Amino acid sequence: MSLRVSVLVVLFAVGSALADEKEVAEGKPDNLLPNGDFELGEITPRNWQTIDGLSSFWVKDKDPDHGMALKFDSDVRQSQAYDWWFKIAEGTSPKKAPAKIPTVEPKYDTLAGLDGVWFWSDAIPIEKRNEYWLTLDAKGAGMLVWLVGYPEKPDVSFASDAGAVKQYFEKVKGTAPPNERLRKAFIRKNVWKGQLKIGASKEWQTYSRRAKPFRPTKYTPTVKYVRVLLYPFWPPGEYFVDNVRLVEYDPEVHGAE
Ligand SMILES: [Ca+2]
Repeated sequence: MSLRVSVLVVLFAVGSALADEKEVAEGKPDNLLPNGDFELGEITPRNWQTIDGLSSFWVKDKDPDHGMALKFDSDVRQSQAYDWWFKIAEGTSPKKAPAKIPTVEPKYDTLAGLDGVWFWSDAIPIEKRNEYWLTLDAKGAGMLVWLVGYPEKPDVSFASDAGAVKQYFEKVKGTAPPNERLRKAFIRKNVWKGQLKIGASKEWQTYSRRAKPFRPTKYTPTVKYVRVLLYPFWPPGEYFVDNVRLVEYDPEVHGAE
């Protein structure tokens, strides 16, 4: 192992230990979602999809308690985003992102009006019959957050769940699927979704689903993995997210149903 790699490993290990100690001290249950506070990473936060530097950003929040957080801008033209996402998917650094092309009213051709700015966590395994509690801090415009369930370990490559974007990539490469059989490769593999609505707020607010834990396997017992999907879309504008926590539901603590 090179010296540089060793130093990074040690730094990550220290970072995780500190976070764990803090959570134990606060009596919080373990966060099943690694790096939900977005403190670890180099160019992009670890354990999540890559930022793109155009519609998704990894930023230092002005509140030192928040440290690093995610910022989204849904006021980006879809055509510019698709062109850039193709390069991101090919491995280009988000640091090389182009300047945003100004958008025009009524902005229906933006990510806000079309695809939204999807941002996915990596997949984590879940236990059958268990119930889960999702909380996160957000500010900016109101958005949706999903917990999405899969029967097998899903592909977590960039845009893996964005069928229209993947088809655009194939078109650019000249390998658009010519028939139904190949098109089926783009059909989403998730079998379950639970939603959390986030209100608009100028300051950081903590959100959870009121009195309702997530039960991925209640009606879909095949679910074995989940991913968190942060999904800002309309209105066109800025959104911020931090401290995404997925824990096992505890009626004593969370007080639902
Ligand atoms: Ca943070």
